[in-house]
Amino acid sequence: MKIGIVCYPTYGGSGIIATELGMMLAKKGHQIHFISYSLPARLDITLPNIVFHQVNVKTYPLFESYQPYSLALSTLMVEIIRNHRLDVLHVHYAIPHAYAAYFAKQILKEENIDIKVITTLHGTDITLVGQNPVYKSAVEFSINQSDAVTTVSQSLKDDTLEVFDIKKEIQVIPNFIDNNLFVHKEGPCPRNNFALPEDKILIHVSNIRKVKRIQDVISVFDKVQKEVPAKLLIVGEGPEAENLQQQVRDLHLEDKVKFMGKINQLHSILCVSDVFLLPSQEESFGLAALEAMAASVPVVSSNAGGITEVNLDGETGFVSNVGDVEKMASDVLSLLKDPEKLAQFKINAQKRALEFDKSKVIPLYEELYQSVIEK
Ligand code: GMT
Repeated sequence: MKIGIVCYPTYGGSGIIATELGMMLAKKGHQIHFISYSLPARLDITLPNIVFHQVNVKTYPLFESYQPYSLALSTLMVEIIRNHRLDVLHVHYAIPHAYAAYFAKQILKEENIDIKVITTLHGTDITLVGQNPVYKSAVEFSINQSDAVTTVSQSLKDDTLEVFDIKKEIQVIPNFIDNNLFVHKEGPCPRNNFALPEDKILIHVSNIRKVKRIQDVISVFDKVQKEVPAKLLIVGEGPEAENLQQQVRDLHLEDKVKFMGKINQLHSILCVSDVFLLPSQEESFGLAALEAMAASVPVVSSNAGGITEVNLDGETGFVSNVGDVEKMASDVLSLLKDPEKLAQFKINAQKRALEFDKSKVIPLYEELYQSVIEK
């Protein structure tokens, strides 16, 4: 099949899922056309069957700070679908991708081209941004105008049906990973690069935004390091970094907390870690937690959104109410102080991650594409 994939190119989970999906479909022989405003962070453009199309917005003084990105995106969608005769257009993250796809579909209808549009909802397009009155009507309309709608968790499906008047059937297709990428193969993990032999290593990975509650990551670590020698690695870049660095200084933890920035070879840093922290306020799935589990790292998280569909409380880690840093710290210590328990949770985490392997999930998208095309 000839498939268009629209996504954000950034390090966020929705862009990662869209990119990995496209690359895996290309390896299976499908022709994949990526559409975004810049090259997606994880896209290997040298792979066969992959073409990247960049959305260019032509600026004009009248527009000032407002750039008609959706207009440029719809136009590019139309040209790619028309020129390459795409079978299906799969947009990731409703805003503004589903809206732009609707207009592309209407334009092509005038040329008797019926492009099928699939919208995958990823999280904050529903739970934070989408339900804002500034966007809500257009988001609801563009979801209902899609030929098929998926969400990355049951929790997000429930949230979507609660907030919006959705007339379409919503299919849950969970996020996925290539478990092979997270199994450390090159010899012993380089723990000595990050910590002393007696140190335990806690880690958090995200795009460092308020919704992730990383202040809780630091508060939990502060409580833990008072009882066991430990280091904290914070991976990723985002708007909250400066505030978090100030919190670390206020707690006099500068020599125990390392801000790592963006890292592509995530498995090598996960490999040295003992516990992954994800205390998010909202989290439709928590792809970063799944990646940690695939690297045999147990997860201590909040119970926000779909995290509990990934992280099994008392089995692959622990789950607490949002903001309950006391319990999160206690749960981390119950693992760090009991090597046998930690070893078992590591085994459980990796086993759970296999449930979300690409081999189980990619076929679900292929079946969806085929069913939509045949309608
Ligand atoms: O977090 C966002 O703003 C959107 C998105 C992203 O691109 O990072 O994250 C969402 O999509 C991911 C992939 O489906 C999910 O794993 C994340 O849980 C979800 N983020 C939230 O719901 C906060």
